[in-house]
Amino acid sequence: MMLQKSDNEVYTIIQKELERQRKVLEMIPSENFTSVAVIEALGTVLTNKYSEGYPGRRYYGGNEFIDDIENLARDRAKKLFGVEYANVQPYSGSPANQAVYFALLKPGDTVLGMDLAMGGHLTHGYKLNFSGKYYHAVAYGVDQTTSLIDYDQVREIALRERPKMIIAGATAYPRKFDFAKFAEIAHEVDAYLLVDMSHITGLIIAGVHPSPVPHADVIMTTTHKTLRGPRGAMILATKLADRLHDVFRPESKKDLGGLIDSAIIPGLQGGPHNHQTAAIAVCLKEAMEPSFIEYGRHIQKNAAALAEELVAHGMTLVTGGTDNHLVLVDVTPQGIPGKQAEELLDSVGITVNKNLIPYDKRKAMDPSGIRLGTPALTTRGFTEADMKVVAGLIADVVTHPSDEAVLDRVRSKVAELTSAHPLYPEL
Ligand code: DSN
Repeated sequence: MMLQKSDNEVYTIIQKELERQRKVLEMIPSENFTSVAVIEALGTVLTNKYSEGYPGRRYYGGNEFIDDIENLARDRAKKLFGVEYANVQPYSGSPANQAVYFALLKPGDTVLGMDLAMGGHLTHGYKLNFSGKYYHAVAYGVDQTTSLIDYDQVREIALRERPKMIIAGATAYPRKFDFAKFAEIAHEVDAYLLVDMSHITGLIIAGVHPSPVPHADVIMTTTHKTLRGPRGAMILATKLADRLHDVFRPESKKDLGGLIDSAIIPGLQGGPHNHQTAAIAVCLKEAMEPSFIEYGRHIQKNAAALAEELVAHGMTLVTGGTDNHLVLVDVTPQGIPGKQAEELLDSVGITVNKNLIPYDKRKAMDPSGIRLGTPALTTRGFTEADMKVVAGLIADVVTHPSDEAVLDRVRSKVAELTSAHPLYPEL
């Protein structure tokens, strides 16, 4: 109400975005809809406060309640994931990964991560990213025939390159990670294992993807993907990493948590975004509820239903299906590139993103694939039966890109589905 009066221009744009979110089938696998409680926590006076430092040791006065918020968020994170250490201050996923590098490595050290073109992330060693510019980044990929991670190849590269850190995690890998295997390799070469579980955190909480906790030294997750919180990130650490302390940091008296704390502040960041911390605390409480376990399971079941039906409609899926929340579709057989598929689907109200597929012959801005996910639609209450309908719509659009009658029919069906599952009725 206040915003509408004081700045109608901004208010109107926000309302338009709300309407857009309500009207489309949101299928970008890294997006989700937070609860209204999370949104409420974000829009609070906590944004006014400076609080460089950590609870009990701040560079500014007046932080008694900010300390309470940050302690609550950290304690909830530690309890939820069963870890000894949590830092909830990273502004988002990329800065969080940067902090892990800064804490554990020196510039020029070797890191081994998944190739961006095979499903990895910019911060896992991409040549134009800080991780590829300031560190010696080497990459593992997926097998050319199965599109699955080839753990023998990962081990071979690790033995050859002797990385100081191995990164397990992806943005476009539709199958499970074998974190135990990654740990075995990391231990063999005395490397830290960083698991970037951002995409699959909600599935891990729900028990439909194995947890990295018994295997990883450090774990990073964003908080806005399957965890369904505000934009933000957390770094978690286990005692495991202490095994490498004498190898890499004989001079440091700090444990791994201490190193990460210092990397965040004073290393990389200034004042934490306390409204974001409060919203993270809220989403962690939600993730401790039994209903969240149901939600995580449902994301995976919906993705399986989506994949199965896409295949039934003749679509080609990388790895042939999915074990998690996303599917990667190769649209080459349909005769259209990924960019056109994304735009076509956008034009009928289905939001996806174009994506490289492994060994893609095309470029990232116009690749051969599209990436679809079920976290957001599952939050809206979409069922497996709904996902089968959605799969049929997607297949219809990409196989009849110029048939206006088909596109119109899909538009009506999208309207029907989104009305049947209202989003944010309270807003
Ligand atoms: N941008 C995210 C994604 O879409 O997967 C990763 O950070």
